[in-house]
Amino acid sequence: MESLSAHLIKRGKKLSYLLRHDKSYTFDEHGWREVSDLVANHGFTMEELCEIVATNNKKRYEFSENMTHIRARQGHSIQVDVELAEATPPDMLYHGTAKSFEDSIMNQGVQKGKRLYVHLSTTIEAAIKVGARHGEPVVLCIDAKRMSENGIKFFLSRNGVWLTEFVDAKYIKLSKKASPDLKS
Ligand code: HQG
Repeated sequence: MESLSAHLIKRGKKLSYLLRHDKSYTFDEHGWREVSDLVANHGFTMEELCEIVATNNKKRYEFSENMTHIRARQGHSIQVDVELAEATPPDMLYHGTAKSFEDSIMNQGVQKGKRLYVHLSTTIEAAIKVGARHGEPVVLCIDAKRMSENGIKFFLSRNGVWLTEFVDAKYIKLSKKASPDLKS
């Protein structure tokens, strides 16, 4: 039988799709979706949503103050404004990707693709995990300090993900294969 945590992870993935990528629903301009819609049309209970919001490993979701609406804090492909805070980034940020994308990125820069922003991590460990979703992971070190000094905007989501529109290849300081020595 499926464990409770495995079940919650599966339901969390469904929620992720429904809050970030579902083009069939008309979202509020700030990315909010009605809880009543998730209950009536997608088989969620309020209790289950509360549990996912509270236990989600990356704190991906949040309720509106009156709990009638829910949204993802980042990661959307749908056009919404989740009221991200512009902020000065740390000097160095990391982008985890797959080795097979590396040459293309070194030519074209890091592009946001279908999402609204390029996602950057504060640690090499986190970036390795992001990259591993796509294949053999590679970590690109991003000179966020120089980007910021050159007027490029950064945003920090409420769950700690750094976001920016595009990373030109000139800001990629070095690219290393994710290896045990890099992790240490
Ligand atoms: C790559 C997860 C070729 C880019 C994660 C990435 C993250 C290029 C892929 C969040 C390219 C897009 C986002 C270029 C970029 N040539 N490939 N010029 N520019 N790429 O999934 O950053 O768990 O849209 O490197 O933790 O992997 O869902 O982006 O490999 O924070 O909350 O194109 O998703 O968060 O893939 O992941 P994605 P991502 P959650």
